[in-house]
Amino acid sequence: MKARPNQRLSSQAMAFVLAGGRGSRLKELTDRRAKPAVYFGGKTRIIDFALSNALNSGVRKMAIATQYKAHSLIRHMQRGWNFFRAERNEYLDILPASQRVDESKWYLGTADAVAQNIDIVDSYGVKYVIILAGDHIYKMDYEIMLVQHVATGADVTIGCLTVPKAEATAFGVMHVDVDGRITDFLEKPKDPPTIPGDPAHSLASMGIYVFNWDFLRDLLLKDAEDPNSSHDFGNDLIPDIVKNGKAMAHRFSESCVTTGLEDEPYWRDVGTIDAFWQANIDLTDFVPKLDIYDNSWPIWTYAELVPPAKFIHDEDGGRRGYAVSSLVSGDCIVSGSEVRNSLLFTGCRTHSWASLDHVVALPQVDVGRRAELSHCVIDRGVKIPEGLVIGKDPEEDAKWFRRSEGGVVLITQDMIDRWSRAK
Ligand code: ADQ
Ligand code: ADP
Repeated sequence: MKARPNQRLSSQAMAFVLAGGRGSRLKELTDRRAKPAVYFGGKTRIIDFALSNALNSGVRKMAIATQYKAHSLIRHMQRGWNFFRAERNEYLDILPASQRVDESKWYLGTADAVAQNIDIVDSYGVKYVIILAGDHIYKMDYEIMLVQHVATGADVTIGCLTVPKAEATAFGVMHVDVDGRITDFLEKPKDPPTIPGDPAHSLASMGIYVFNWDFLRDLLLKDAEDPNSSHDFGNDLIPDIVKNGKAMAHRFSESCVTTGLEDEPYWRDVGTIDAFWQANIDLTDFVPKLDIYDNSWPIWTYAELVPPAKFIHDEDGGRRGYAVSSLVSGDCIVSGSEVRNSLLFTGCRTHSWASLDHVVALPQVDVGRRAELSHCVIDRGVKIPEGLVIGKDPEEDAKWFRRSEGGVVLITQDMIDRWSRAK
């Protein structure tokens, strides 16, 4: 494809979003939905961040590979991400595993998820493919990464950021030379190498890759024939290119979208209950590290048309209903209860004499009278019984609910039902 002068590279690119992983460290939150479909930030779901980044970067062709517990993710995509028009050369395809190549074949690894859909990518007629994970929270302009990729003539360009050495075991870790060329890549090393001159930090892959499609296509076909491959980008393809081709590092700090409020480039893998709770609660900070109010980089989602949030005193006027240092979404009714440092998703109800402190309540949570909840995550639609106390007695909490390493309590309806039967 020949680029017109001044044409953005994103118009010749597609985003291939990997959304098939289980995310088992989110425990019961991913029992029935894939990690990318987990709610985040009051209105959105985790996958909305990667997709919005692509859209805001000018990418108009997207494919999403799903596999594990995909129903709620697919439903979200159909409701909220249905505005792409083939007439305008825009496409969004949802690609569940085992639909295409062979009915019995799941996506074996992340590279296989792309390989099984080569014909779809071909049909888009794009020059560049941006491989994204559907399970990270960040704001990034992929156009900047594309420009670097083309300027350096790399085979692959990998998004990377600095992480503490102790956390680097969960990542692909790389060494780069002065020109930013990756000279070494280790997938999830037990003893991560650190950045020269900075023994406390390592340079980690964000799992974001830019390829020329011709190059990746050949590589995928070759990899599919390799009996020793796990067909995974991080395990197989990337180490191979680092050794035999030209892999360049792209620093997230160069393409991270900020409003100047944030003091550092923001990227989170909200993969554990503690990280999930913390990243949501961080939004209640006086100056949050992630600005979700930035109109120039909106996070698109499926938004129901709902009435405004409402705050009322209890019936006899004795108890005030209010929220401070909190995010309260539409269709919430805070009635005669106090809400502090908390985040209420759409459609939550809190009843008289209830108190919430550092609580993340997913949509349609109903908090009964006199319940006292602190430091917890409540799954969608849970009905908290009258008078339930969470956060005061760690042993009692852990007996009925899931208490994380960091002391955050996860509450689902099944757990509440068990608690209610026993009481
Ligand atoms: P991980 O995050 O461990 O490491 P992985 O489990 O492969 O990588 O998941 C990457 C993405 O692919 C996730 O969004 C996941 O949902 C999805 N996925 C996983 N298996 C899939 C499958 N079979 N089909 C479709 N989608 C699938 C990767 C890299 C590291 C890098 C980190 C950054 O391998 O090098 O450091 O991402 O988080
Ligand atoms: P969301 O992720 O939109 O909150 P739900 O919590 O409504 O989705 O459901 C997630 C998935 O679990 C869907 O596939 C839904 O059909 C399924 N599901 C919901 N409730 C139950 C249940 N009680 N038992 C089994 N499956 C359920």
